[in-house]
Amino acid sequence: MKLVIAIVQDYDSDRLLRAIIGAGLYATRISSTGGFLRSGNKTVLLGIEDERVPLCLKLIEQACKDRVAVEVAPSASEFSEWFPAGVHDVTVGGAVVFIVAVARFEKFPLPAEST
Ligand code: 2BA
Ligand code: 2BA
Repeated sequence: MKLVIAIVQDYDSDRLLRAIIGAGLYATRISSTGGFLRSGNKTVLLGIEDERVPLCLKLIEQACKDRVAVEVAPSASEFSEWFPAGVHDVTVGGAVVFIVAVARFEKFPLPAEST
C-alpha cells in the first residue's frame, strides 16, 4: 500500500476529489498553506493499493492541469525579508505529489468476522 500526498490548488481540489471518489478511491482533504506564497492550498491524502497508484496519478494530472503565473510583490508582504532575493514571479497550479510506502493500514472497528 502507498500513501499518496498531493498538494494542489484550492480551485482544483473539488474536481480532483470528484474524480477520485468516482474511481472508487478513498481520500482525505486537508487545508494547507504553501511556505513560499503563504496562501492556502489543499493537501489530499490517499491510502491506496500499489496497483492503483498509476490510476491515481492520472486522475491528479487530469484534474490539476492549469498553471498560472503569480507575481510576488515582496514589498507588499509582511514577510518580505524572507523571500529569496530576485524572486518575483512564480508559477502555481498543477500538483506536487509524494508517494510514501505504508507500513500498516488499519480501520476500526474491525469487520465483525475478524473480532
Ligand atoms: P508555495 O510554497 O506557496 O509555492 C508556490 C510556488 O512558488 C511554487 O509552486 C513554486 O513555483 C514557487 N516556489 C516555492 N518555493 C520557492 C523557492 N524556494 N524559490 C523559488 N520559487 C519557489 P509549486 O512548486 O507548484 O508548489 C506548489 C505548492 O506545493 C507550494 O506552495 C508548497 O505548498 C508545495 N510544495 C512544493 N514543493 C514542495 C516540497 N518539496 N515539499 C513540500 N511542499 C512542497
Ligand atoms: P469520507 O471520504 O468523507 O468517507 C466517509 C465514508 O464514506 C467512509 O468511511 C466510507 O464508508 C464511505 N466512502 C468513502 N469513499 C468511498 C468510496 N470511494 N466508495 C464507497 N464508499 C466510500 P470510512 O471508510 O470510515 O472513512 C472515514 C474517513 O477516513 C473518510 O471520510 C476519509 O476522510 C478517511 N479515509 C478513509 N480511508 C481512506 C484512505 N484509504 N485514504 C485516505 N483517507 C481515507
